[in-house]
Amino acid sequence: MEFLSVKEAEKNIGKKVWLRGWAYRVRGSNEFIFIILRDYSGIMQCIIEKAKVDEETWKKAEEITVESSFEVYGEVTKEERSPTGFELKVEKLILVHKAERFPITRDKSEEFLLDVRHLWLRSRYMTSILKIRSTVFGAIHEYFRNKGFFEFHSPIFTPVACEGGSTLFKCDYFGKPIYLTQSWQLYAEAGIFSLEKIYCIAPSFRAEKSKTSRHLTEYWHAETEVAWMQFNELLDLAEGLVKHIIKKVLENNKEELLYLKRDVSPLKIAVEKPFARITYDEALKLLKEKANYEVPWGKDLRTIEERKLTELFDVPIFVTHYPKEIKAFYMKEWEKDPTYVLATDLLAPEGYGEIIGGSERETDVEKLKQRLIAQGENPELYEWYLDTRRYGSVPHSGFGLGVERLISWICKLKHIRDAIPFPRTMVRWKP
Ligand code: NSS
Repeated sequence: MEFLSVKEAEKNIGKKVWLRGWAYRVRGSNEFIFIILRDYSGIMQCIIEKAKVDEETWKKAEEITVESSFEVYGEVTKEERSPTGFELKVEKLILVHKAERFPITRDKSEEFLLDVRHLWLRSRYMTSILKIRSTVFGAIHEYFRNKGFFEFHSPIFTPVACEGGSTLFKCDYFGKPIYLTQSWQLYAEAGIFSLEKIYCIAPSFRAEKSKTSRHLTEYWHAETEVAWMQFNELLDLAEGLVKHIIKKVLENNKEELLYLKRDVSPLKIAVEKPFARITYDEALKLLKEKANYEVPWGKDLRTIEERKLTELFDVPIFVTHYPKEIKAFYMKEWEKDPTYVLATDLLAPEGYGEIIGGSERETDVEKLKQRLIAQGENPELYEWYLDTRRYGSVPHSGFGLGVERLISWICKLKHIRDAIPFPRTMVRWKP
């Protein structure tokens, strides 16, 4: 038996086909049973007419409960009264597994749906997001590989911090402390001396005590590091990546975006128009003049301030040239004014805020040591990293994209947890 997907069946009107899937909805009478079949590709109304099927098929159809798995054979027809305009006139039905009473019914709370996440994944809402997520991951690989980048991997267990000690998850490594990685970057800075242009998509971990709608403790991080690359080229690389991902989603996920009721115009604008590029100082000025928000110089932009900024533009915004004190130790001082670093955050529109953080990297060993000390780290633990500046050091730059942050914006989600199948947040680590 060859099985078609629902999507394929819709292109086979008048033909008899086998389908298989799960019962999305069931209703019936003494003469007819309607079962909506769900598979990965869509839904199909199946009608079973007692007078037209064998006894076994009718008996099994009567037994079917929500989320039971089954196989059906019949003719695909056009039917205006069905939810999708198609219907399968069933001749044969095989019940594969009769589901127990499915715990998810209408009007369940967000918390309950998170408790039964393993079952909620079957919803059309989650399925739509997961398809978009798959496109996003594919597009990231495609973008970098088309440009001749190599995929390079770093360890998840790491002895030192990349983004500051306060957000490190500590583990017991045979009696010694070790941490879950916050970023692939430090190892990537060694990797570029071998492969020059590299990227990776891997989980990063942050023990951030933030319960906001944009913080996960475990998230997927798409990172890149490039030898010889300077700051301006880095912005172009990041802009190209985001544009490519969105373009792919617009091409491949029309139906899912429609199901999520996503207004695609902000996404189209992001593909077509150049992103805004403003400095940190310009951002403070804009916030003051246009949004009546006063941020003291030297303070990082908070969620609310990022949100206000994004309301002033219809495209993603690169904020560049941040004060040195508020940024990571490895960022390169700006040659024109060393109180600033050549760093950027990319802010997504519609209030979503930071999706990318990146910089040109400092190459001066003494400056790196001083910055590590200033940030409370022990430079001795970073000796291996400092070696990357001792043997044929080159200018280099890189950035990291929070993949779930981007998916949240693309799908316009209320909370980042729906951008990942099994979210891990400060308050949620099950199932
Ligand atoms: O801390 S970052 O801003 N930068 C880095 O980790 C660099 N080492 C990346 C690099 O240059 N290779 O994090 C990068 C991005 C940030 O812009 C967010 O989009 C995302 O990672 N991010 C997060 N996403 C979800 N949840 C949390 N907690 C989170 N933290 C950062």
